[in-house]
Amino acid sequence: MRTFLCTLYFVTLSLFVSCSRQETRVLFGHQDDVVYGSNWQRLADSAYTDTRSCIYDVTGQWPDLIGFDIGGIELCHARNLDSVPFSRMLEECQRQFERGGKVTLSWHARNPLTGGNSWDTTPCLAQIIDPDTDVHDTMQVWIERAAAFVAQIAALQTQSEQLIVRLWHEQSGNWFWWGRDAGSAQDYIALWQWTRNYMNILNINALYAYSPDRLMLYEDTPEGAFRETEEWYPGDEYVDIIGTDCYHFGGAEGTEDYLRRAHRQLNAASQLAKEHHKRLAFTETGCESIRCPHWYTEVLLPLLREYPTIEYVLVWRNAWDIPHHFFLPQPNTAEAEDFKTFIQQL
Ligand code: BMA
Repeated sequence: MRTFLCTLYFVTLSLFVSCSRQETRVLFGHQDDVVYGSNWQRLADSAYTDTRSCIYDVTGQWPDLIGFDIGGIELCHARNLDSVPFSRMLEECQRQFERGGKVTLSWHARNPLTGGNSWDTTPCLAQIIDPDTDVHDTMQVWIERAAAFVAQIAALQTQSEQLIVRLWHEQSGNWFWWGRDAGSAQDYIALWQWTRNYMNILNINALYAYSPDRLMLYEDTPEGAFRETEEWYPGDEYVDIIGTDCYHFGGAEGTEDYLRRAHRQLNAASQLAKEHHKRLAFTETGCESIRCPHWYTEVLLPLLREYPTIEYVLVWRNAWDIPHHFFLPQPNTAEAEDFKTFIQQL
C-alpha cells in the first residue's frame, strides 16, 4: 500500500510538473511560416485545401506563433510587401487560430510623405502628427485601412489572447521613417497612441507590443539602455507586451556581439516590463543562414533561460526567392536536428 501511495504521489507530482512546464513554456514563432519557405511558396490568391508549415516540416508540430506583416494594406494592395496575398493571410490566420495558435502582426508601412517604402527615412513624423497637414490626412486613412484589416483578423480568433499587434517596431534604429532620427520621442508616442486609439474605436480584441531594437542613444550602461527604452514607451494604457528585436550577424565570430546587444536590450525590456506590470517577449531574433550550426541550442537557448519571464520568441522569414535569407533550418540538415533539440528543451 505504501509503495502504491508513494508511486501515486510521484506520478501525480511529475504530471503536475510536466503540465505546469507546458503551460509556462516559451512559445516559438516564425515569420510567414505557412505561406512560403526556402524553395517553396503558396502565394496564389486561391484557397489552399491544406496548410504547409516550415516549422511542421522540421518538427512535425504546428507553430505556436506565426508572424505576418501587413505592409501594403495602407495602399489597398492585394499583396503585402513580400508578395503575400492578404486573402492568404486571413485564411492562414483562421487555421492558426482554429489550431489554438497565436499570430503576431507587424506593419512595414510606406512613408506617407514620399510614398517610398518604410526604409525611406525622409523626415515626416512631425508633419504626420500635425493635424493641419495633408500628410496627417493621408496617415489617418492609412491607419483606418490597417485597422479595418486587423479587425478582420481579430474577429477570427477562437480563444482569448491569440492576436498580438506590434506597432511601429524597431524605432530605436535609424532605418525606418518612424525611427529615432526621424523625430522626437513625443512625436513617435503620438503616432503610436493615435494608431492604437483608432484600433480601439473598432473594438479590436488584441494585445499590443512595443519593440525597440539596438540601443545606442545614451551611454553604454544598463541605465543608458533603460533610459532609451523608457523614453519612447507609448504608455501603460497602450501597451500590453514589451519586447525587443535583436539579430546575430555573421557566424561564430558574431556570437559575443549578439549576446552583448541581446542582454543589453532584454535587460532594459524586462526591467521596464517589471516596473509597469507588462508581459515580456523576444519579438524578433535570428541568425541569417544559421551560420552557427548549433545556434539554437548553444546561443539562443541559454540566452532565453536567463529571462524566464519571456513569453515568446519569433525568428524572421525563410524567403522562398532569396537563398541565403532564412532563419529556420531546412529539413534534414544538421541545423534541423539542433532546432528539434531546442524545441524539446524550450
Ligand atoms: C526584412 C527582410 C525583407 C522584407 C522585410 C519585411 O527583414 O526580410 O526582405 O521585405 O523584412 O518583411
